[in-house]
Amino acid sequence: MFSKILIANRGEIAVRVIRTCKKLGIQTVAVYSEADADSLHVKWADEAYLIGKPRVSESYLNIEKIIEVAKETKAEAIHPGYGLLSENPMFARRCEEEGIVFIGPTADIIASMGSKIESRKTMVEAGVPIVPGISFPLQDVEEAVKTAETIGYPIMLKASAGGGGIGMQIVKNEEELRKSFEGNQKRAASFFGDGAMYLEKYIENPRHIEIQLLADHHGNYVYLWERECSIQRRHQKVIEEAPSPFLDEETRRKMGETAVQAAKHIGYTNAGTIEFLVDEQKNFYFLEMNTRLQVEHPVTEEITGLDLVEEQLRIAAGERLRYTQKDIQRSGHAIEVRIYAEDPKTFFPSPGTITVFQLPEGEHVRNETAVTNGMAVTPFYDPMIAKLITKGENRQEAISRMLQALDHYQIEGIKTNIPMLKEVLSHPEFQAGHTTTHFVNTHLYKSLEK
Ligand code: MV4
Repeated sequence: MFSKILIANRGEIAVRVIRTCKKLGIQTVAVYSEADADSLHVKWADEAYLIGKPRVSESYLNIEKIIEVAKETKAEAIHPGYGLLSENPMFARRCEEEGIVFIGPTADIIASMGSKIESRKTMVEAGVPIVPGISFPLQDVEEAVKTAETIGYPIMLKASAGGGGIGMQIVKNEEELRKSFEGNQKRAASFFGDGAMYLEKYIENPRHIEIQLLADHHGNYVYLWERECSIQRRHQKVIEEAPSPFLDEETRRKMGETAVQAAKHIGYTNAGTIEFLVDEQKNFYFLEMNTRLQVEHPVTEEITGLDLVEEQLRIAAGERLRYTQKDIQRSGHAIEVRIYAEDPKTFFPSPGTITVFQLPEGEHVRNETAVTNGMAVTPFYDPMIAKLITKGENRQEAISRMLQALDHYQIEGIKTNIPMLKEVLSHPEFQAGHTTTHFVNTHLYKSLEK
């Protein structure tokens, strides 16, 4: 096992990774920007190094600076967290070149799964169902129109380098396609530096259900069941839960086995997540593969009893998985809400100084946060300031514990999305498990901007 690792991240995930390192007796090195000098991950790390100005481009995204600190501190490995450099193949490549263990898959796998077209091709070869559509980049709008005829409208126009719904558009007919193709291509090119576009059949009323995977360097693969992440607003996940209220045992098992089949085909290592779109008939289609630990990993930890960061560290250190698929438990129900520093009416970020911060405590309540009383929430970083997770014997109990916990969540000095979270969780359609990706727009439209 490593004796010292560097955490190339900030906020709640950096604090969370450090917590597991302490549990395993691993020394930790934090990196921070000028805006994070008093932050929790700096306080909790054994060593901390200032790497630049508040803007991420001048600090947390500075690959060479982070590599330099890792070399100077003799950190054997780097945990990238999520976001930031966690899925940047160049960062993983630079770690490989410097003999620093990147806690995640190889740079090649990160690169290939980062291209939606490439990953679709790979999944077809692996025999994994993909959303009906094409797996090559469209040359121009004429080819898009011809291709759309073969798929049949409505279709989904997507950017290959895209994610989070950027460069994506539902297109109902040829006229709309002619009007929107170039705009999306240009947006993708400027946002991702890659304007490659492709088409898929539009799946009406889908759910976003993802499978957590672990794979070691000895050819062992397990799936850790699913997470339902359909409650999203503008492609930002807001509530996640495990297990999904929609799946039956047979579909759950088939999705898990399909995800393992995909991971085996590409020779995946470490933690990864395969996102599926699931239609109303419970057909599931590969959407994309995330090669990092995800924000919502705690709900999987709560129902399996595993510490996913510990599993990542053990795998990266060359250990064999200590269990096989039959050993993976699934008990109870867990729900996570993401708490954003944003105005509940406009959803604009709401930075400021936190004057009151009182977390709900309890046996079935888990808090993941990096903010404390008196801390300034700055506009430089993602407005998610905390995650709240509750566990119950069943979904209803997890929901009622979450509502109770939210009632006891005290944050003053900034606005948060807690009112919206309460509205979703107490909505009869949510409580009935009718959680498709249209939930927010359909049921909360009255109080939310579209
Ligand atoms: C889709 C889709 C329907 N049909 N693809 C892809 C990125 C992800 N954040 C949203 N994506 C979707 N891709 C096809 N062919 C619907 C969505 C979608 C969605 C999917 C899951 C969860 C929330 C969503 C919200 C809007 C659209």
